[in-house]
Parts: sequence; C-alpha cells; structure tokens
Amino acid sequence: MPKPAYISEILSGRYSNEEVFIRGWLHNKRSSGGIHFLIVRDGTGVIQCTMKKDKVDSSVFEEAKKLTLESTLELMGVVREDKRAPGGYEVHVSDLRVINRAKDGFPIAKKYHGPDFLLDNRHLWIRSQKMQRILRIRAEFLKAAREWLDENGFTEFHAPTLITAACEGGATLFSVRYFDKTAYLTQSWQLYAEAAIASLGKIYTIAPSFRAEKSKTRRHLTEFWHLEVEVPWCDLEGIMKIEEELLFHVIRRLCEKPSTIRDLEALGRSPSDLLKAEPPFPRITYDEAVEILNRDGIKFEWGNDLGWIEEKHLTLKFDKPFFVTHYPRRAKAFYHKPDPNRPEVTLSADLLAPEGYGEITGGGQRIDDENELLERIKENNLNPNDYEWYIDLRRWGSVPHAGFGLGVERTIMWICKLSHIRDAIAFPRLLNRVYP
Ligand code: NSS
Repeated sequence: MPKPAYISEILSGRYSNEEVFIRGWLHNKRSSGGIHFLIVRDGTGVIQCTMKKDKVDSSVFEEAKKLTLESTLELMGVVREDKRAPGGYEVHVSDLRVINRAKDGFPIAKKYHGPDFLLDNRHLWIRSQKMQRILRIRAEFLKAAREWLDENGFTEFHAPTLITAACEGGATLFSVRYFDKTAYLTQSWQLYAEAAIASLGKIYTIAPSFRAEKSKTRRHLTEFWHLEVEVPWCDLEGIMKIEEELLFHVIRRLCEKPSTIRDLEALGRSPSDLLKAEPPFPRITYDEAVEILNRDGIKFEWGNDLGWIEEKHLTLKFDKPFFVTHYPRRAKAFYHKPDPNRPEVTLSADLLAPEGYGEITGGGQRIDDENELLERIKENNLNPNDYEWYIDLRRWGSVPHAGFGLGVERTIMWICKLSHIRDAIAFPRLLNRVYP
C-alpha cells in the first residue's frame, strides 16, 4: 500500500509516475462515456482523478458513478503529468473507497447564491475555492507578520478579553454579566500593553477585539482580529516606520510564494500592485486631508473624524498605503498625546489602504504625563477611578511610547481585493449575524 500523499505534493511534481494514495472530498464530478473525472480536494489542493471503466473493478466504476458531491474518499492511482489537466497533473485511478457518502443535494451548487444564503451556509461555503484562497492568504499574512515581529525583537504578550474600562469609547462596548457585576469585551489590548512594556519592552499581540458596531457597513465586524504593537522609547515617526516595514515585509512574503501568488491572482489581485507598497509610505496631515477634500468639493468640517466617504476619496489619490497624521484631539480617544507645539491636534496616525479601502491601522504616541492624562480623561467625560491602574503607569517609570492596532480583516480585504469585510474571516460576526 503506498503512503498517503498530499495533493499539493503531487501538483509540485514530486510523485510523477508513482503510485499514490490520496484522501479527500469530492469537490466536483463529471462523466463522459467510459470515464469519470473526479475532482478531489484535500485541504492542500485540488486534483483531477480520472477513472477509466476498463482499469477498475466494475463495482468500483458503478460506485463512482453514483458518488455525491462532498463525499469523502480514499483513492489509489498513478500520477501522470498531463498539460490538459488543471494543475498539470492527474491521477489515473486504480481503486476507490468511500469513507462517507454525502447526502444528495449539497446546498452549495454551481450557480449564483445570494450573500445571505452563503452566510447561513457558511460552514459549507468555507469549502469553496474562493474562501480557501482567502483563508490561506490570511494564514500566510499572520505567519509573515509574526516572523517579522519575532525577528525584530518583539515579544508576544496577551491581555484579558474581559475588561472593565473602555479603550475606544463607551459607545461600542459589549457588556457581559460578570457574576454580580458588569464587565465588557475588550476593544483593544492597548491599555494592558502600556503596562506590559515596562516588563517586556517591545511587544505585540494577535487577538480578537470586539466592537458593538451598530451601523451596517462593508468594513465593520463586531468581532475582528487585531494585530497590535506597543513600543517604549518610541514616538509618532518611530511607530509609522515600524508599521510600514512590517506591512512591506508581509507583502513581500505573500508575493514570493508561488502558491500564494496563484491565490492572489485568482482573487483578482495582482502582486505587482501590492509590491508598490514599498516604504516610506506617503504621509499627509489631517489638515492637508481636509484641504484636499474641500478643494475637491467634499464638504467636511475640521475637527470631525474622517468617515468612509472622505477616506475613500483620499485613497483614490494614492497607489500605495499612506498615513494621515495629527488628527484633532476631539476626533481621537483619550490616550492620544496632544502635539506639544499645537495641542488641538494629537500625535496620531491612521494608515489608509489605496483603491477606496481606507483605514487599516490606527495608532500613535501615547500620553506619558499623569496630569495631561487626567485632563484628557475628564475632557472625554470618563471616570478617572475606572482608569486608576492605567494612570498609575504614569507615576512609576513613565516613558515616551507609541503603538498601533492593525485590523487583520481590513488588511486582508485590501490584499485580497474583497468588496466586503465578511469574506476576510471564516465566520463573520456582523450587526445581525452570530450564526453559524
Ligand atoms: O480603534 S482603532 O483605530 N485603534 C485602536 O483600537 C487602538 N487602541 C489600537 C492600538 O493603538 N493598539 O482600531 C485599530 C484598527 C482600525 O484601524 C481597523 O483596522 C480595525 O482596528 N478595526 C476594525 N476592523 C473591523 N471591524 C471593526 N469594527 C473595527 N474597528 C476597528
């Protein structure tokens, strides 16, 4: 009995003319005269397996004829190079064993299904080629990000998910019954990270964050994955440099692996577009952004946060990610450090992806002075008692520091050229969806 082979190994040419044993799901099937073409998927790839009537037992040929889509199988056969086969190789089947015969009528058919149907059947839809590609790219993205962070001296640090004080404002907090108290689901790891830099230095996390987003948009999830970084002895310029180097490293990694290039291209994303994201990224100030908007006839009042429409308009001016810096203090959360030269703006930066995608990271320099922090907490109508431990950090070895948070799905949405954030994650959590 030959040892089990993965389809990706077969497609790489490793088993040419050898007998193999593969295990997988029946992705598709067609028959023509005395031949069945079984398209099999095993999680590493998809391959065509041809079964000729005169090459197998007649019972096996009959069983294959009746096989339902998504049945699980074990197949034996010889690998042959064949330019006509998708992927360049096919398996000439000599034997077949059905492990689980799927029910008739797999709900996902080769026809148009609306988004609600696909979300209701998400547990099955993630088997589609499109979702496979996105989920693989997402995994490669996170692997490359970790690689860069680990190689550059960042330590992974974990913070609690159940918290008591908001990082990004009370409006989007999910509350949870915590015995006889109320707790919240974290919006960001940041406040705890500011404590941990005094223990570990440069740190990062990749973890879920939660926002009770009440608006239905193409770029908001209620649960998203957050890649966050916090760095002591770092200022606004320093943190922007880290962001652009990290992002470019990840892009280079994605664009050098042949299988990932194939996935990107199949999603309509050309690697050469991504590779334009070479540092340094352009930097414009919030003031310049407002000037551009007003000049182009988009009415926008100084002091507000940039919304979807404004960001979209700005992104059309760039062909690579760019920073918008120095947002007004009233547009940003309490922890942002006001610019000492111009206290009405903060030392903040959002990174916007081109082609209409908009904000993918938010961050900047943090307040390191106790009195300034107290002033901003009050200005934001927050209760200083809720932030006592956080204020304490300014009393015991405060340091200039900065950090950022990157929305993993927002970034994958841009990288994979998706039109809706729901497809950047396997089981999206949206305003009206927590099932399946
Ligand atoms: O609110 S942020 O702009 N900033 C923070 O949470 C900081 N506390 C992070 C930090 O400095 N450590 O969110 C950061 C990013 C933002 O740019 C988006 O890319 C993403 O997190 N984000 C979201 N993605 C999907 N859905 C929702 N609702 C969402 N909210 C933020």
